[in-house]
Amino acid sequence: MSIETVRRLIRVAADEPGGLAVLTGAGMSAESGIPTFRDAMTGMWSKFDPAELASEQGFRARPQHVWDWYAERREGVRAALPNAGHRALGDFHRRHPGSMVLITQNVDNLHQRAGVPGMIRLHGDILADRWLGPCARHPACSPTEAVAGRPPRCADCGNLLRPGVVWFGEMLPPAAIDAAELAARRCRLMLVVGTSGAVWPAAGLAGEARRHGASVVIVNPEASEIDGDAQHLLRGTAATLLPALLDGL
Ligand code: BV8
Repeated sequence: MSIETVRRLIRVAADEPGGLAVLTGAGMSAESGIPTFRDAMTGMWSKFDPAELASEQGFRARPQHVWDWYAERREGVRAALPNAGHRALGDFHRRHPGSMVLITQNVDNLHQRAGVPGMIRLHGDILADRWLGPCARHPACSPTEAVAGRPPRCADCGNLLRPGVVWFGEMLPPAAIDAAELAARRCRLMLVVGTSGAVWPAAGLAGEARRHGASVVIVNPEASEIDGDAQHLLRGTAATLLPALLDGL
């Protein structure tokens, strides 16, 4: 399918509230220098399985090791800048308020920094912290009680701080996955950008949109596990194809 044909689909979808749903994955931030999730397992982390590091079990087994992995990734997110793909989405959102619902699997903040404030964040926020478990002595540990460390812990009860992301084996925030499924059912067009389609339940959203009559277009330089859910595959990168698809509409 040509760029012009997809632009026509976007033009029609943009005419109604929620007409365009955009689902992004780690490939969206690759051109901002943030390794994709699978690539994030390169370098010193290459010998670890993501599910081992990005899980409560992995954190409880080796809190300092997992905390350091997140600290390194947080540094990368803070140093990164939104790329042309993020900016194209932010500019489109400004030109067509209400037409686009952005659903992201990403835990970075690049979509917000490119001007898309109210998006659906399926997997949480890498820059946020939360307590690992309930407080042993009070209704909740106070953030001011956190004693510096790797990871910080509650001075009062020893509870550990953990990154505010959704780990493998953890439920997604119900409000987020419900809103994402509603957006998939309502949209006329879903653009799926930079995801391998390997992680569920996010990977089910393109099929949900397709089953409810939407056109589904995948933007990815490589094949993904959900290519079968799309009518159209655009082989290319987010920073190249999103401006070509959205600018000027
Ligand atoms: C849950 C936060 C209930 C942490 C993340 C059904 C079937 C099978 C398994 C399951 C299932 N349901 C649940 C599971 C288990 C599991 C799962 O999906 N496992 C997979 C591995 C098989 N899911 C869960 O545990 C979820 N919870 O369902 O709870 C439950 C629990 C247990 C069992 C049953 C039910 C929670 C999942 C959330 C995990 N947390 N992130 C952190 O970041 O540290 S997910 C993590 O992986 C990232 O957030 C990221 O989003 C995701 C990886 O996916 P992608 O975004 O697609 O990234 P990836 O690197 O894989 O691909 C990048 C793509 O970009 C590639 O295609 C590449 O070609 C492309 N690309 C590269 N460069 C560019 C580009 N594209 C465009 N432009 C470029 N320049």
